Amino acid sequence: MLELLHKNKQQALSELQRAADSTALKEWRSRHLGKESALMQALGSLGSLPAAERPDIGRRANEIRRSLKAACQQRADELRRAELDATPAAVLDVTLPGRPVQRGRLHIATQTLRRIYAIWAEMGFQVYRSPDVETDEYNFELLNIPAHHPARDMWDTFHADTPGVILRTHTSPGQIHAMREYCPEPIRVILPGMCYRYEQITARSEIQFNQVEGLAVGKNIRFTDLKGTLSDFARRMFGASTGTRFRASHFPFTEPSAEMDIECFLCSGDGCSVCKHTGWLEILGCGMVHPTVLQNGGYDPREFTGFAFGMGPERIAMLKYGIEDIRYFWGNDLRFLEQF
Ligand code: FA5
Repeated sequence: MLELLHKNKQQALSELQRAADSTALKEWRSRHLGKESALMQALGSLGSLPAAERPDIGRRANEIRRSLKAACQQRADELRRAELDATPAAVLDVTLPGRPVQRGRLHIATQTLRRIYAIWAEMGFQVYRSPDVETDEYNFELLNIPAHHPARDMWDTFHADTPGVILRTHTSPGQIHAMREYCPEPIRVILPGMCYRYEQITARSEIQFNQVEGLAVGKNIRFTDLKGTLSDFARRMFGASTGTRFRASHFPFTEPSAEMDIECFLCSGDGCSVCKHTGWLEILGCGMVHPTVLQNGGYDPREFTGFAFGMGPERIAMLKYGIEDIRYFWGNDLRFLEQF
């Protein structure tokens, strides 16, 4: 029996060397290691052998099975390597330098927003988020802009199918949300977010853009606080020597209202094409919170005062980096985005 098993082994090994592909290898495996193979038959019939021979023959048969399995695995590896060497991928030159990995970066609007958040955080203002989808009541009425008020013309509006539901045209409705949440505590928040206006898209105006609103409410807050705080912001944002000026303006939710200009940092006030030869650049609208708005937010206007402002980060980035057209911001053109 032992002699027979040994002969079978030699036979199997020499056939294995002739197996030239995976199909031949599969056939070999079933012939020499399958159920019907002489080896497996011998292992199956161990019980019928005389007891004295059984252990020796059993051990040998198992050794042969293990060595055939190992030889089969080795042959399979050789064949796989040969197959790989024969494919075109074999000409791969592993010494070539790898492909450069593209590094992502933050969008210019996000970079500008983060800078603005950081400055206001240094001055003690927290970020307060309010919804993009608003009601006419919050976006207009509670801000002292009743239906049919001519000031509504300043904010061309996207209306939802549900009456009274709109996309916010500015971040100012967040003032009411914040006041109603904080009242009667003092407030110092900035309210960033996307705004939507149904207006003509031009180099300066988009239908969707960011705003950052600011709101401070407390006792004895005066216009001088507004001027000082906003001038400080301008210096931190645009440089320590940046001059500011405040021009009278009108917003129904602030009284008095103003617009803040900064001294043109390109020409230092001498006049250039960016500042349209005025020496000044407008960057935000602001004012003292109107008593009616304070009241709508839950504060007693005889006791509390406050200031508010609203700026457009894309317009600020345009000024800072000399970007000529606001449409680049959302055009997804990498040639533009990769510059920042
Ligand atoms: C407002 O929206 C007021 N809510 C701002 C305000 C808040 C005033 C609190 C007083 C107190 P205005 O419409 O001017 O104001 O917009 C503010 C800023 O948003 C502008 O200075 C500009 O930077 C930006 N902005 C307005 N419209 C667009 C637009 N279509 N595309 C890009 N940016 C815009």
